[in-house]
Amino acid sequence: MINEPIRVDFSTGELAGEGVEEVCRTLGQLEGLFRDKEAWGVMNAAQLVYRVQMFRPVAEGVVGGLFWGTTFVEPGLVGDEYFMTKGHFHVLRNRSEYYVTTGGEGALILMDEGRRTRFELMRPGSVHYIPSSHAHRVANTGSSVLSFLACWPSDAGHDYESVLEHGFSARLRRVDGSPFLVEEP
Ligand code: M6P
Ligand code: ZN
Repeated sequence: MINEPIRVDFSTGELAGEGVEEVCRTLGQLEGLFRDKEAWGVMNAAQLVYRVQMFRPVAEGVVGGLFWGTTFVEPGLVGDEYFMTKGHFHVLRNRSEYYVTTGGEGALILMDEGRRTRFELMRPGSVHYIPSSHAHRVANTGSSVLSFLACWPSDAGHDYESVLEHGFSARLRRVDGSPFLVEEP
């Protein structure tokens, strides 16, 4: 028997094939994520912020497996803060991950366990290693869709709670037309 592998369209990042799953995140589902609650409140709750395609050949939590995915972040702002992913630590803190940009312009925001936040510019072809014990999120700073491939361990898990509760120590905001990492008060 020959298994047909899934495929990546490298011009868009789009995944296709048997077993590819997809989740969408709208503004309405991202309550509490953005700094400017008032701006968020008057925006269209159905507005898509990002979608994630995933290929999980083994079950969540299996030790020794790998997952593969593409994330597509729409261009946009909530107040002066760029559209972005929720961001997470891995439940198993010693698990790392790769991101590879396929389209658009953005930033990978990384925060270590000492709450030091930095970012790396994402451009088509940029390869980003996310070290263990770092919260990670991606913001679209451009005017087109930002897409990136990801590969992460199947037992890593997503810890969203820590990020929702304490946030990142800095946010990527548009200051005089350019992205700037602004420390939280
Ligand atoms: C990447 C990977 C996924 C993650 C997705 C969206 O594709 O890191 O594990 O789910 O980005 O990020 P988040 O889960 O933080 O919304
Ligand atoms: Zn991750």
